[in-house]
Amino acid sequence: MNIRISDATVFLVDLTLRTPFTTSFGTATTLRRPYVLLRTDDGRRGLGEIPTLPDPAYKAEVDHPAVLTSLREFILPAVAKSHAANDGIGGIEALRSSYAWIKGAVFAKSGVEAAMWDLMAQQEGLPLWRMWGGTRHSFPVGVSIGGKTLDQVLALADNAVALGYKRLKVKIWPGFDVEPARALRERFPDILLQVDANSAYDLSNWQRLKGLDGLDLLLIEQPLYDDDLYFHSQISREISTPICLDESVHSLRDAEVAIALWGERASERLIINIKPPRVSGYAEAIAIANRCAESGVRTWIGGMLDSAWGKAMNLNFNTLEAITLPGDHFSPGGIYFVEDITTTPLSCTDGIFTIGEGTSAGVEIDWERFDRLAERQFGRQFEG
Ligand code: OSB
Ligand code: MG
Repeated sequence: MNIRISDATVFLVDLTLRTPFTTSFGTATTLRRPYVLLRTDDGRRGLGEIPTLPDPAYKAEVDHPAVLTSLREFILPAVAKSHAANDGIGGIEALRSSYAWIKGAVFAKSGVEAAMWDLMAQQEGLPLWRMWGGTRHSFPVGVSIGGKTLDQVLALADNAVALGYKRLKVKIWPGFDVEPARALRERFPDILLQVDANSAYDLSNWQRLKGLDGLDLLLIEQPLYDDDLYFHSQISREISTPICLDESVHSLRDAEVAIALWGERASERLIINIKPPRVSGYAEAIAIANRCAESGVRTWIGGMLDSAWGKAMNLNFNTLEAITLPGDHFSPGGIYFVEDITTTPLSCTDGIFTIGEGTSAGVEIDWERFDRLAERQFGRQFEG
């Protein structure tokens, strides 16, 4: 499928959370997010969200200044060059090849890829999940809780459980780990419960986390360094709760290294949180999901406090048979942001999301609102 693009424009939109979100690296309230808008010769618009954070505390190049630089200086020029040479972009693989030589910049690349998927789905008149080979129409979803105090965590958890969510994930850090996990387990003896440390521990203090064994947790997410696979595989031999990787997986190759490091224990003790922006987009994310399924490694789709547009794309991805655990899809209130960019919020019933037949992500961008909230940063005309 050849897509002829007339221009690419990058915007920033400030999204304000209804409830601040706290992790081991800080508290977020307003998130400045880049959006890549691709327009075709025939007037279609494809939109890709890049769920940046205010700074690189989660990992490198997830801050909006880094993403804007990569897009403006390297990625969009590379795509424009390929477009001029080939009289269009021949599909997702052609798009990815145009910027494959650029190292890193996974978040920035994912925004261009998402915009391209949106255009292609519109051109085919199909939902993204059908383009991605999804088969599950209904699946359970969970919420991620970022509270600063035990009281806040319990209040957010009570709300989420009352709304029917099937899985809770709670943020932990040294000094706030076993206590909140135990309190949640006592309150909700049967819920799927998991914790996320966002790389807050090191080799001198990770042993504290052994205090979580016995609480019947589904997983401990990224306890150690953001760029580490090896030490995570080592500690997974000494702790019975499965280790889940987030920050340190950027590609199919990283997932393969993890599977090799865990060896025969991979299907029991290794879980991978697949975040499409962290692995440069949905094409790589799908490859990782399928590769993990082959080895019996469980996967789920992690959020990045995405808008309803980003979450809707992730929900389309969640229809793949390969993805076995509930993803991070909704805030406890059902709506994350004071103002979101879709015409309708995402909803689910009793913690179960059901996908429809709507084209592309299955929700509509509220363009009037987008135009009001978005600040244009730069643009580029395409030739060919
Ligand atoms: O580590 O999963 C994470 C949000 C920002 C940065 C990192 C993480 C998160 C989340 C968000 O946990 C969950 C969500 O979007 O629902
Ligand atoms: Mg995480």
